[in-house]
Order: sequence, then C-alpha cells, then structure tokens
Amino acid sequence: MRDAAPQTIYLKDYAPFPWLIDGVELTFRLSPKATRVTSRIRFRPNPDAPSGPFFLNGETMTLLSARIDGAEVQPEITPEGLTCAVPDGPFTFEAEVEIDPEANTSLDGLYRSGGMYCTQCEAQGFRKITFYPDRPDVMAVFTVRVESEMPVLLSNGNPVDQGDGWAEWHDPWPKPAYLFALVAGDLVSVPGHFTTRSGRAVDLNIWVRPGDEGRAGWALESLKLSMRWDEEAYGREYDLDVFNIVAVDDFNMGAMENKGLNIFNSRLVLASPETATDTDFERIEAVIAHEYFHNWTGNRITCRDWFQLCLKEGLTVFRDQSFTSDVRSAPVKRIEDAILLRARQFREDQGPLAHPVRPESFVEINNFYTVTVYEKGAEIVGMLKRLVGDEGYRAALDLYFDRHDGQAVTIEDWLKVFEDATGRDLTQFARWYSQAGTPHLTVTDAFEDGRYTLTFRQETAPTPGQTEKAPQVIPIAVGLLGANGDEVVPTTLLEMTEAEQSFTFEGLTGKPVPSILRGFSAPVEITRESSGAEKAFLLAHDTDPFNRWEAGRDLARATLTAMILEDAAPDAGWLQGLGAVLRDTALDPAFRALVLALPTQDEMAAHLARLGHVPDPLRIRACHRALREAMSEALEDSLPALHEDAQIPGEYSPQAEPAGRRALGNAALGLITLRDGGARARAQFETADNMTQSIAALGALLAIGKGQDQLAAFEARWSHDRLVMDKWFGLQIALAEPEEAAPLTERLTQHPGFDVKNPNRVRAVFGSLSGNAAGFHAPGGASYALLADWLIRLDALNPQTASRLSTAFDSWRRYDETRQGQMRAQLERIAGTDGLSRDLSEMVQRMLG
Ligand code: 0A1
Ligand code: ZN
Repeated sequence: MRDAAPQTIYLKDYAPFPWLIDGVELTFRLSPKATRVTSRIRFRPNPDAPSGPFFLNGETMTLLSARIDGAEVQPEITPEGLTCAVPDGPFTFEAEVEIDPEANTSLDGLYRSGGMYCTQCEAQGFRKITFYPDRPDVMAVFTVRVESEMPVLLSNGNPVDQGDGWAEWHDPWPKPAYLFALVAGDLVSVPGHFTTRSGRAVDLNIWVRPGDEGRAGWALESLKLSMRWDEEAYGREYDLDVFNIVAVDDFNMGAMENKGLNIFNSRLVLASPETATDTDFERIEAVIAHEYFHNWTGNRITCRDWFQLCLKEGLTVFRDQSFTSDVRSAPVKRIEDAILLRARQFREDQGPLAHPVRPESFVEINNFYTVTVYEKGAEIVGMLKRLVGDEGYRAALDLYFDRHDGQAVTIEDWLKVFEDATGRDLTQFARWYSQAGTPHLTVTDAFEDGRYTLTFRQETAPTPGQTEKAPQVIPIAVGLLGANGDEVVPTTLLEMTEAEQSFTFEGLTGKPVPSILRGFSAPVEITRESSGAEKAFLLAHDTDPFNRWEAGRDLARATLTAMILEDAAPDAGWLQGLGAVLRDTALDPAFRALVLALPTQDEMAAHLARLGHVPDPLRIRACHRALREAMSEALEDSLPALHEDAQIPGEYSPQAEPAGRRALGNAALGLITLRDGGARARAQFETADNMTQSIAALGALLAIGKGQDQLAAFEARWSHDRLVMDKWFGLQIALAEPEEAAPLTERLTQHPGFDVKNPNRVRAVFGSLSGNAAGFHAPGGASYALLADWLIRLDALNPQTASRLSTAFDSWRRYDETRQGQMRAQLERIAGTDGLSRDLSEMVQRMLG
C-alpha cells in the first residue's frame, strides 16, 4: 500500500507483453487471514512483440512456491513483482501464494466486507491476488475453483460444477485481469430471466444479504431494460448463460463491470420507496445500465493500456446517458448532464488537476478515473455522433464491434472506424483527446440586408504542461428565432475548425435572436454580449428545451453576480420570467424544477474567478440566500399548487413522471419553507411514506436552521440502516451554518455510526463538508485542517478514497491570500506525512503544482 519511489509512466513508452496466455487456472482456498491462491498459467511467446524479461506483477503477498513446466523455480521477488528465467518456447507457470483479505482495508484486490469475500481488480488490483501480467492488453480465458465454507461462491463466466464447499467457474471470453472477480458469502439472490434476441436464455441474479431481498427488484428490472436496450440501440446481445450482480457495503467506487459478475456498491443496488429517493432510483437504473453496457464496450473490446481508459469509459457513459434519455426525458437528462459537467469537469479543467481525456503520463492510474475521462470522454463521443449523424455513428459502431471484438485497442483504432465508415478525416478532431482544458467561445453577430452573420472565436486557457492550444473542431448547433418567437431557421449544425470563423444565414426579414449551442452540442463555455431582455425572450420562447433552460440559468447567474459584485437587487424581469415558466403546465415538471434551481455556490465562485474576481464564499452564500428569499416572495402565489400537485396518491413509483412532479413540488417546498417557518415541511415530514418526500422535508427545515427534532426522529427510525444513515450524516453537514460545519463534522466522526473503513460513510461526511462551500471555506480554516487530518488517517487505510476526497482542495488558488495560505499549509502538511500512498501523494503534489 505504501510505496517508496513512485514512478511516472508514459503513454509513449508502451510496449506489448512478450508472451500470450493460452489459459489460466486459479484455485482459491479462502480463509480470512490466510487465503491460498494457486495459479497455472500457460504462456507462449507473442509473435508480434519483441522479446523481453519475464516479469509478473505481484504485491503484498507471500510466494510459497513456483514451478515452470512442473519443475520448482526460485524467482527473484521485488516489492512490485517477480522475475524468473523461462524457456524459449511455450511453458506453464505455476505458483502458490498466500494473501490476507482481512487486513486489506484498501478495498483493492481480495478483501472482506461484512463477512463476505469480494474482489476489486480495476485498475491494478489483480496483482494483489497472484503473480500475473496485470495489464489490460493481456487477455486470457480463466477457469476458477473456489473453496470455502461460505454458501455462495461466484466467479466470472458460466458455472461449471459445484459441491459441498467448492464451486468451479469457466469464462469462455478472453479477458484482462482487471475484469476478474470472485465473491463468497452468505448471500441470497433475487432471480430473474432474460431471453436474448437470438434466443439465449440467461439466468439473472441480484445477490444481496439476507433481509435485503425486498430492495433488489428495481435493480433487476433496470438490468432487463438495459439488456433489451443494448440489443435495440446497438445490436449487442449478452453472451453468457448467467449474469450475476452482487451488492457490497464497502466499495471504493460506484460499481464494477467484471465479466458476468458485476460487483456494486450496495447504494447503487438496494432501493425501496422508504429508503431510497427518486434520484437514487434513477442513478441505480443508470449505473446498472452502465456496467451492463461495458460487456461490449470495455469487456469484449477493451483498452490496450490505461491511457486509453476513456475508450471504454467515455463510450460507456455516452451509452448510459443515451439509455436514460430514451427511458426517461431526453431534455431533462441533457440538462442534468450539462450541470454535472460544468460543476465538476469544468472545475477540474480550471485547476491544477486539469488533464487531457487521454493523459500522457500518470503516477497512479487510480487517480485518473475522473470526470474528465468519464464525462468529457462521453461528450467527445456525443460530438462525433453529431458530426457524422445517426447513420454514420451506427455504421462506425458496427465496424468497431466487427473489427475489434476480442481485442485491446486504442483511441486511434476508435477514430479509425469512424474515418473508415464515414470517409471523414478526424485528424483535427483527435485534439479533443490530447488537449486539456475547456474551450471558450466568444460570439459576436451582425445583421445587414437580410444576412445574419455569427462570428465565433475559440480559445483554451493553458493547463498544467500544455501552454499552447491549437483550434479544435467544435460542432455548434444553432437555431434562429424571429421577433414573434417563431423559429426562422431550425437547428443547424455549424462546424467550427478555425480559431476564428464566421457563418452567414441569408434571406432573413429582420434581425433574428440566435439560440446558440443548442442541446449543449459541445463541452465549451460561451461568452456573448446579449441583453437580459434577449435572454428573457429565449427563456420564454426557445424551441430548444436545453437553451430555454440555459437562458434562465444565464439570467440567474447574472443576477447573482450583480448582487455579489454590485449589491444589486434581484432582477425583477427574471423573477417574472421564472414565474411564467413555473405556471406553464405544458412544460414537464422535471424541467420546471431544473429552471427553478440556482447555480450552486461553488459554481458562482468558479464564475467569479473566471471574471477575474476573488470569490468570497460567505458573500456568495448570503446573496444566494437573498435571491432565494426573493424567489419565495415573487413566486409565493404559484408555489403551493406546485407543492400540492406533488402529493401523489396511491403506490409510490420511481418513474420519470411522478419523480419529476416530486422534484418540482420539493423545490417549491424549499421556497415555501423560507416564508412559513417550516409548517408545511414539518407536515410533509410527518406524513411522508417515501424517502424522497421525507428527506426533502428534512432538508428544507435544516436549511432554515430548524429540523433538529426531525433529525433525531430520522436517526431513531433508521439507525439500523447504513445506506439511509449516510443521508443523515451527509445532509446535516451539507446544510450546516458556515461556522458550524467543522465542529459538527468533528462531532459526527465521534458518532458510534461513523466508520472510517466504510467509503460511503466517509464520503457522506467529508464529501458533504467540502460540498458545503461556505462551511468548507469558513474563516479560520478549521474545515481545511479537519479534512487534512482525516485524509492523512484515511490514507493509511484506503489510499484510493483518501485521494479522491483530496480534490476538495483543487480550487485553492481561486481564493484570497489567507485562505490560499491555509489550504496550501494543509496540502504541504499532507505532502510531508511519512509513508503517504502513491495515490494521495501524486494528488497533493499536482495540486501544489
Ligand atoms: N470501471 C468502473 C469503475 C471503477 C473504476 C475504478 C475502480 O477502482 C480503481 C473501481 C471501479 C465503472 O466505470 O463503472
Ligand atoms: Zn465505466
């Protein structure tokens, strides 16, 4: 876990592994502190690779014996692995090792969670299980035998046989080691069936702890929906006889796409109306889909090396986004994705952790499972699709699956299928993968004699290691509206390739109002001098729902900015426009809820920093609150009806329509609570029969400094339930008064339910602290010090989770000198800690830059 001399690994140094593997047989004799793993690996020289030394990765294990072709050998062991002299031709390598799952708190490799055994091998966890070429371009067929007294024994592929205390599995599809998985535990399954389009019968199982069966139904339904969707949208069928999903409580990430045996963080599997919110249900549906879609984009076709991570992640996120658009509301999904991208990926681009979607070097690959690789990676796929059209996209994807099935490939291979299928040259487009940073578009326009010209200039600010930026291909979807709100030019895709470029529309009778970057057609920022009146016009009339929302968002940001910088009053015109949208019952309630949501305080800080100001988190918070007060006053007459419409009688359903109504109703409740002292929220809390309503009411009360009784009642009711208690821990910290955030967080780390070994709990507590912008940046720096203390402690147990949480500090250069000094001091304190992990030390070094 603790590394002496971290090395930088470069994309340019890629070299293939000198051997191929004809088959792997593994036997696990599970025991909490002394698990024995025997391996039998058949190697053969790789005809396409230069020869090289025989090196197998292996860490934190004891080698008991090794044999080559049956004869005992004495390999040389280093902290990273093993080397050994081997024959010139094919040979069989066998080893027996001992590992200690109980002591493995990193949750990487084979570990124990709540009495069960489970694995996490992406990106490099397999090397903690046995000696192996742990790299994604080495693909092999695995046969696995598990021996344990645990009742349920699972691994990848299809079951071969089982008996008392053992089970055998065989996965016919060659795979890299990062997709290996094993689970052994006292589990029960919620079973299901799926018949593929070509008639293959597949047994589905959602494996959970006894007692959780009633909460796995939604995951199962989501899985079936995903399997059907991938057949219809991409022509991809499932390829094994079983598909198993296991829920585990202690998990570093969301979920993992191991072949035939997906392992999930239990928060992304378990849901019932009483315990999970609408958002949880939607997220579960999306992540089940995401992991399932990896079966083709990730597993059947995988990455040549970890620099190509976006090859599987960008594409699979794009696929899960498309799935959600199809099964829910496409405009709402697009807006949600844009909000996330801007709040997190644009933020990453603005700071010291900015990196290209395909990085060129890393120290610890686990640090590159980022919003840039995932979400910006998905945006790139979306732009490709927009540029080549739906048919071109489908042809390219068909060619991709045809040409590369069973291979480990690169971004170059990916782009080549688009070039070959569509005849388009993507040389310049490829810059999206290599250039970091968010392109910034400045737009001006001119109108003369019926000709309307839009001129765009693109610029990307320097990012670490990349000072010069070349122009990128930017697909800009534009529509033009006439003065009466009619669309005079429907959505047209402009392809910008130059640093500065103009596009002209002819034959117009008057100067139009442009609707630019419709559907958020590229992940860029835009500046255009335009009047509030024009934005209000778009908020009222744009036929593109995304840009309609965007106009409202721009106005909200503008009024908040003026309040913060100039002490201005809230913009009355915007409040009026907002009222009109809210009352427009033709509009989807979920969409209206999004229009009602203000940009977050962190986004405002980023916005002010971009404008060249030093953001003051307390001032931002005060203005944010003042604007919400103004909204609650201006919209007072409309809010009760919206809230009442969300009290849906009958059985709870997590589908988009009722969930959208509840989202709007609860947004209304938040505003009503600012005026009624919490009466309505208290009543909702008392009568709620589902978590969405319950937690929204509690949040509304906490936001006005009330709700302590409800908080206690919530705890009394749910103290036995880890997932629900994560909400309890998180919500109160997220909504704490600025000066209360650090002391409250500290108190909650003393709570009997706080468990530093459980990543969900740690994230609920410290993710909420850093998410409470004014609380995290409260004067004095207590939150900074508290977070740093815990990062240091956590790093000794779980470097991956510590490293991810450390990104709370990545915006430190935005702030005033005092805060900068305080944050830098904490980063330096972390950096100076003895025995820091490679994960956390790389992050703090990059942040200190
Ligand atoms: N590939 C998984 C997420 C994942 C990534 C890394 C992990 O450990 C470092 C674990 C899981 C996905 O995209 O869902
Ligand atoms: Zn993924």
